[in-house]
Amino acid sequence: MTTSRREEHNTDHFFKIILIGDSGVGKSNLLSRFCHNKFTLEFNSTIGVEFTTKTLIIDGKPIMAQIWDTSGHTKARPITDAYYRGATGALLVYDVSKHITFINTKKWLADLRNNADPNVVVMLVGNKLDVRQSVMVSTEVGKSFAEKESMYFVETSALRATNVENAFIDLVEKMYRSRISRKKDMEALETMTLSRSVSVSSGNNEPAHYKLKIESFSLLSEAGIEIYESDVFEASGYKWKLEVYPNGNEKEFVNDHISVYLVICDTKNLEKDWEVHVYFKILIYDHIRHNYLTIQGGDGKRARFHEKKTRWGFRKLISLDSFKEAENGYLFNDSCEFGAEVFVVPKYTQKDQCLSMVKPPITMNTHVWTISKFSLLTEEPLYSEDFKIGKVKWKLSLYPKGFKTGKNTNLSIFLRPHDVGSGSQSDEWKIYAKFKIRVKNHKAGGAHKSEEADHWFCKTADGWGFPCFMLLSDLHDYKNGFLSNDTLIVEAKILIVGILKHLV
Ligand SMILES: Nc1nc2c(ncn2[C@@H]2O[C@H](COP(=O)(O)OP(=O)(O)OP(=O)(O)O)[C@@H](O)[C@H]2O)c(=O)[nH]1
Ligand SMILES: [Mg+2]
Repeated sequence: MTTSRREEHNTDHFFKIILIGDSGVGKSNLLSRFCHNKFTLEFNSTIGVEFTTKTLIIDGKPIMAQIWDTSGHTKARPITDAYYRGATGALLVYDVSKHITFINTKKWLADLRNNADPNVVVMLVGNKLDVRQSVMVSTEVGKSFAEKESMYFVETSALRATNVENAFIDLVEKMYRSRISRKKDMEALETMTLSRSVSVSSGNNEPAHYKLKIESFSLLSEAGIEIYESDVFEASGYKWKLEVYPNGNEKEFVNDHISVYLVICDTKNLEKDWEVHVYFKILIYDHIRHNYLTIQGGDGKRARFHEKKTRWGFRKLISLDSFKEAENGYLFNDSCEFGAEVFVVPKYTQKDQCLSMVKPPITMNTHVWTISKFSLLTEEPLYSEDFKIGKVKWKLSLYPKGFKTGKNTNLSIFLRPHDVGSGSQSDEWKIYAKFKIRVKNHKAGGAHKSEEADHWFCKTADGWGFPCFMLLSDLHDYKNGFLSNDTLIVEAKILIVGILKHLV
């Protein structure tokens, strides 16, 4: 059976190791000694890139080490991204009898840290230990440099086969242990901060902020595309994008789930030491039942985005088995749709706030406001009676001759909640709602005029809506059918997505 390169890389027991260091330090001989127990006195500088694979047994498990070798000649060095890419271990070799090769390890190390995996494990190797009489770099000097730079250290002789096996085996063992412990950390982190709570919301609750449709999902994953980045979208006043790993994020050891992350973008324009606290949800569309599977961080915890943490998400959003199961309806004709909702919340301390994310009802609730004798109205605002949606009381305001940017040209309509039903009027609150305002057309089959928006309403701020809802000339042209018998009918549909109460 043949396994693809990708599958090999996916296993917990595959490691890519690279040999680096100046030309002539003995990299190729260390490798041939380890893999074939061979040594060549003659110096044949390596041309191109070669790799050898060797299976080792660690903790009773077969571990496959793929060891890459190339020339250390700076000019001839065909070191490309491909050489470093995916390497999680490196043997950084110098010649104990040539001081300059030790000095140069600094440059090699910088190059490695810039290009290889951030968790790369490095073993500093002082080779040609057999040339004792001309040792230029003492064990102490090598060792202390290794300690300073968080590297492991060994001295070897490829000629005498001293410590060669140890150097490779120790490195692989360290890499293996580091991978296991990071995997454990990652799992702990997942349960700590990214525990998922899953709910299914039905009906027409489209994602409030962003929809990402992926066509030909299978091509994407078969082509080995590791990561798919969405366009940048705006939500709650910030710029965001989604990162979708169709086969899971390998760096976080996932290969049987889809991983999805929310990334904050354009942070350069934010104030120094910026911090953005959000609650976010990822949604997956079910094409059969026309609803969304909603996945959100559990325990009501919010994600804190800042300079050093610009990405939060779910390394295991949904298992590939469940995602691909036809009955589930997520993948339909090989296309799928993800959604995102991002709610930015103020930086209150965790203690004094309580966010209750209201489960959205199946349809938006609608309030109808009938205004008769419209032509008698002046430029003064007109207010609707209070109407209740959920526990919240709302009011509409209408400026018959326009307000703000719509003054004298447009009909302006605004919406404002003024009681969240929490008892005490002194409580602070914020409400996140999606709403749609419609002026009905009286003519049979005539098109209604509507506008929609989503907004965080606060107790202390004005309402939110549309100063330029529609041109007064269109409204008053009786042929258009919006005014009949001098009556205007305004409908407000409101969907409360979340309520944030600041309990004092
Ligand atoms: N005395 C001694 N000579 C060694 C040892 N290891 C390698 N050599 C010699 O050093 C020379 C260079 O060895 P290579 O293994 O080809 O060096 P390299 O680091 O692969 O060089 P490039 O491929 O050019 O980067 C050869 O002549 C080897 O015989 C060692 O442990 N002791
Ligand atoms: Mg070589």
